[in-house]
Amino acid sequence: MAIHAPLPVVHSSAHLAHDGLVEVLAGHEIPCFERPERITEIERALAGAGIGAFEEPTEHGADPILAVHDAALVSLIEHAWTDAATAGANPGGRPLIPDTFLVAPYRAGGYGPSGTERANRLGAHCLDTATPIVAGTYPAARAAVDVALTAADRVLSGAPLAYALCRPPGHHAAREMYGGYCFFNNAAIVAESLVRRGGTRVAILDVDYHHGNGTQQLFWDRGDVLYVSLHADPARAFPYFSGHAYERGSGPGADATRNFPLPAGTAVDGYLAALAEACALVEAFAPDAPLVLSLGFDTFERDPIGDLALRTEDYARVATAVSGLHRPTIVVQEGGYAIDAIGANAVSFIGALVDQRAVGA
Ligand code: OKP
Ligand code: ZN
Repeated sequence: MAIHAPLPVVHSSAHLAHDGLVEVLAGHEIPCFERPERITEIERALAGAGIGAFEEPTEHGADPILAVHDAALVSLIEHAWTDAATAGANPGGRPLIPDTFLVAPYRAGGYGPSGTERANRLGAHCLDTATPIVAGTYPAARAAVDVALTAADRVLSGAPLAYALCRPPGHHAAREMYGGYCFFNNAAIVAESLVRRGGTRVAILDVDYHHGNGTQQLFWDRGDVLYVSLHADPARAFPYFSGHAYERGSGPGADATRNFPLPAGTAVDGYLAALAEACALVEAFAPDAPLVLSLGFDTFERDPIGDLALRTEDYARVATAVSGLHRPTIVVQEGGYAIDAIGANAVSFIGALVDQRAVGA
């Protein structure tokens, strides 16, 4: 039996302080689905299964983030909490959730965030009421980017596979917008860094339950980054306004965006059929850089915010299909909210990836 280097699993405890949160769903304040246990459960399960060599991220600074996001968004996320506290705008230290949004019809008048106090500016950059900001949010979001970029470094220096335990997730974050539990787009930042390190064709495959509207928007008119996503049909599922099959990019990016909206109740056979088409598109694109995989476990049959029907054992088959691309792969954690199953689902998926490749457990 060949001896293989262990799978790098990059993680950071900084995400733990992005906590204590509520989200507003259908007018109700409820505990966040996006909570620290998501990652601690994955860590526990991987360790229990003897999978992965855990390592801390290295600091990559702000530049890779600013290569993807507007500086106004980055500084807003950085300062929103302390600004609100200083202004006395946050009595009781409640999580910050905007109440007034700069929606497109408002902006159409030529109005905008400039001149608005930073604490009141969140609504100019925020998608929804599910993405609260607390004191630990910015450090957590920065660490998640470092986690993803460190995993990318490992793959660029020869590891066939690395797993980035990112939290908060990233794929809903666009150039100047946060939301959908996401602040900085970890996968997009990795993809852009691969381009800047010489990649001319970088592919992102997104198997989270939700459409990655942020990733799609960031690369919409670019031909050098392919974005292929399988997700719940936006006709019924968040983020509602993107992810239709007819959205395929524009200009040099025409056909470099491809969406596979799935019906409710889609189980493994239907899922694998769509995934085979998605993988064929990646293959045809002939990437010359590692594959970026946005991985969500909210496709699970008992996910509290999903309605697809994958079972724990199915994730091994999904992973095997991805392995069939025979590409070095940077796995970036996105969603997955069934806390009691997320560890087993990760072991099923990552264990199968490890089995298919020249990496040890
Ligand atoms: C983040 B990721 C539905 C509200 C949905 C936000 C979900 C964000 C998912 N009415 N709330 O893609 O797993
Ligand atoms: Zn999701």
